[in-house]
Amino acid sequence: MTETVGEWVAAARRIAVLTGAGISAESGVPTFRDAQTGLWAKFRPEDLATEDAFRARPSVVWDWYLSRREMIGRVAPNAGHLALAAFQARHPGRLTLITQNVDGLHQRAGSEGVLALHGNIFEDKWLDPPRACCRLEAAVPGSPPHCPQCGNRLRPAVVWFGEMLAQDVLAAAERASQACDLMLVIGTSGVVYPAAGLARSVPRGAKVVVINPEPTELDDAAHAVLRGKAAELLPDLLRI
Ligand code: BV8
Repeated sequence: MTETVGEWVAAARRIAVLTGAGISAESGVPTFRDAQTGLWAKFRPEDLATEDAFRARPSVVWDWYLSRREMIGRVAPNAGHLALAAFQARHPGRLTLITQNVDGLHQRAGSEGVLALHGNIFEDKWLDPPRACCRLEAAVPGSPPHCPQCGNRLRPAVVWFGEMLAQDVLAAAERASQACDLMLVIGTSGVVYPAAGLARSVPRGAKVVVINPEPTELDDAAHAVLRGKAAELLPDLLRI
């Protein structure tokens, strides 16, 4: 099946790629399925990644993001990230990279125009609409940092569950999905929407390929399923 998918890659004029936490697993970034460790062992990620959780336990959630930032800062893009970036460099404008990951490893691997559906874990924004007094550089350090005048708190600039995605990023991802003739769905369980829905919005005749060592919620939408790890399969698959 890998050969056939290799032929689809060679023949494809517009490739859309949707990635999830699995592509960063071989870099050492735990997936959302992986058990949480430390202070957060008793929480499910989707219970921490919400505005309600942040308002209820601001320091617990803030420190969770700090620990993820520190961990991501210690790792590097792997052969899967690098293979996608190299393909984009060799074939400009032929591959659109859509990711659910907030870790920035695709961007660090050199990928251009990454559509980061769920934001960037290394950026901050104000929890409540900022007032004239809310200046990022003047935020009082703390867990989380806050505005010295009004107390407004900083939060990570990621999309939390129950929050809308950035409409311009989502629209660009939908355009790429609806215009592709091949979609590679790499390292995602296909559980979170609207991201997972992109794999079901490809045009008639386009091929969908799932790359994942485990069964996913999107296998039924796939024309081919490659049971393996991203950093092991992508370098050969994207060698052209
Ligand atoms: C919204 C940022 C409008 C934060 C994240 C329709 C149906 C059902 C539910 C909904 C629906 N529409 C909306 C919802 C609700 C919700 C949702 O989808 N819930 C799920 C849990 C059922 N969606 C939302 O809330 C979205 N917003 O819809 O707004 C709205 C607004 C108000 C009210 C209604 C609607 C916002 C979703 C975004 C949330 N933020 N991240 C942060 O990171 O802290 S989501 C986060 O979790 C990730 O970004 C990612 O998207 C998801 C985790 O999924 P994966 O990446 O797939 O990772 P996972 O661990 O699950 O799986 C890893 C996979 O890798 C596995 O399959 C494994 O086998 C594989 N793997 C492991 N090793 C490897 C590998 N693969 C390859 N190689 C390897 N080496």
